[in-house]
Amino acid sequence: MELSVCFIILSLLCYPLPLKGNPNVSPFPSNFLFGTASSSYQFEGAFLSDGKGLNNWDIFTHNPGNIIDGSNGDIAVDHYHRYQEDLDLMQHLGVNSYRFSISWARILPKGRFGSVNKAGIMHYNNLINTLLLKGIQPFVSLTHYDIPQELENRYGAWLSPHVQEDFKYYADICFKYFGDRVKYWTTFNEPNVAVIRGYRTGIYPPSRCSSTFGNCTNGDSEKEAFIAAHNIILSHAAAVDVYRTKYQKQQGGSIGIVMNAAWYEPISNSLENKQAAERAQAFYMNWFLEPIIMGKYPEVMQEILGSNLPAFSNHDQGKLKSTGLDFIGINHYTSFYIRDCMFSVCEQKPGAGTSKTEGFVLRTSTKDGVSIGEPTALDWLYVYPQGMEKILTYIKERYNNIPMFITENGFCENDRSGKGLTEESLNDVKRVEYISGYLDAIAEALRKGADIRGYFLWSLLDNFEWTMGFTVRFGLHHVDSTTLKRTPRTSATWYRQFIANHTAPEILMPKHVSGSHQTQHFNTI
Ligand code: PNW
Repeated sequence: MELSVCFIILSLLCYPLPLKGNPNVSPFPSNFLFGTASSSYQFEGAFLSDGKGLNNWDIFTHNPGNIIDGSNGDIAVDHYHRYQEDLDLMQHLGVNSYRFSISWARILPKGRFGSVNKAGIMHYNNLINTLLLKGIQPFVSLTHYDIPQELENRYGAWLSPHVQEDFKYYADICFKYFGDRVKYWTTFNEPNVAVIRGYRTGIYPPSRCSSTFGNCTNGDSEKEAFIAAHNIILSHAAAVDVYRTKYQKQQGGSIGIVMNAAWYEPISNSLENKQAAERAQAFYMNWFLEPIIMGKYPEVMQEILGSNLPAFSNHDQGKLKSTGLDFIGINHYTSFYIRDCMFSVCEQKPGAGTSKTEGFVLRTSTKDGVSIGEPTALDWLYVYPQGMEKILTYIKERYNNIPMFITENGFCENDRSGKGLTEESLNDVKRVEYISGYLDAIAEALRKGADIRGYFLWSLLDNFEWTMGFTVRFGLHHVDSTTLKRTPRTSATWYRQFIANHTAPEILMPKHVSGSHQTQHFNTI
């Protein structure tokens, strides 16, 4: 009798608890992708090498006054030439995936109006093959804000439906040459950011806007971002269609899109502010995801924008619904408070975004003078790890628990290069705190059943931060601005340890230290 009681107690103790419910066990599945992310323009340099054509960012950065420190991506961090060394750094981190983008103008210097640049194909073949030799899965974006300038000059790039043909042609070439080895594709990186900044505020190429929104020579802020978005959505569908009909079955990969996704916290519990937060999601993220997944723009956008929002034909709708998405890539960094400006009058600050075009919402980082989280070197980036769990849960619920990858998340600091390479700039405790807090939030979302399949940290290296040039740094490794020497920061060591802890098979758990970066929990399966 006593023996059998002992046996029951023993077997209960030894019985593996369900992964998701057990706070002592890593909720990250064993095939979870851990990686770092980059983009061609911000990393590669080699802007005229080996037959590459000029793209929109080459032209934009060479125009004086566009980049805060007058810099450009001509050399960037020279990843084009130093990729072997950079892949060694990744291998040392222990990542099993690398998110990068292909430079469209390196493959097709003149879009479909010229020939394929074989040297460009060779470069990405070398990169992909070296990655695979190291056991690192390529996770590839077809474009990350960049487009051959030829297409801008010929027909105004995203403003013209012609671009759909070009994007489809380019995507086909990428699938054909690289798809035997690339199993994760994304069509666009943050098209919401690209069109808002390119066609509404005008701070990114092609610098188009009208006077209430910015200072540009041409453009129409109230219409053009919606037209560009429309052509991007249809270009996405065209590329996915090519993949589904010609390649996917035989190559066995998957295809998605990457959206910038902020969490929008209603500034109060009033119904108006709650609805405004939902509207803010509609006018920022669901603007693209709803048509791509469900074939139509969010209802509230149609109601507010009327004829300023293009309409999908029946044929387009059918195509969108049939192509769809295999997963959503989520770039999440920060959260904002949202105040309603439809039923109440909002203070009109330039750029605050209270207009009809932006859905009558005020996006702000402070409530009663207190900011939503600790500020960073970028004016839009506040540390609010809770927002990660909230946005993942929101997307999970809205889109039927579609697979998700966190395709970017990271922390920036001001450049301290004036002082040279200091102890202080290497000991990046704030970055470690940020990453560990956000990873804890992802773990929580996983425990609650969200289908999250990977995490890519922005970024392996300090790099060219668009209009901020080299004035802010996002790297796990410091990059010296003159020698381009890479030096690991504390965060690199921390991320390496985190990955090791979460990918080691069958290791018994030490005591869980909850909510801290000392968390030592392991995968069991
Ligand atoms: C992303 N926001 O941009 C881009 O994909 C990267 O190329 C970039 O370097 C990185 O984030 C860091 O900035 C963002 O307003 C643009 O929340 C805007 C926002 C977030 C990210």
